[in-house]
Amino acid sequence: MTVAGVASGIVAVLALTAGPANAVAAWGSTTQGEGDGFFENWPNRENYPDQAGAIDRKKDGMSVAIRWTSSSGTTGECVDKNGANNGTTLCTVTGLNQRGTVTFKVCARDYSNDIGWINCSRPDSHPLTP
Ligand SMILES: [Ca+2]
Repeated sequence: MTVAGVASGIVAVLALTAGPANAVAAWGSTTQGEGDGFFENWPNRENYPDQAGAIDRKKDGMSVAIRWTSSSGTTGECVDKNGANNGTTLCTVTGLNQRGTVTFKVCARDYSNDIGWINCSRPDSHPLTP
């Protein structure tokens, strides 16, 4: 993780301590420094939309995505493909049940030589129990 990624992770931890007990606020990073992603889920808090973010941190022609799947079958992804080092691509997460678990990975992808999602973080699972 880059220094900026660590700093962003600290912000996420602070947000978690301010949120409800079972909120999900977690970060992941690709294995080769291509970028980071985060996932936020706030049970029973309409003022805090469930969201995910992807941050491309390397000018290598590759995009960075966070991809998730829930134990109830919801899947989604949020991709930063508008260039590196230009901020966070934010996506609203919809359709999650407030039960079971959500698992996410952060991956890179080279669409000009597409071999699929690569250099993914280890799958990270969190409970969605309200
Ligand atoms: Ca890149």
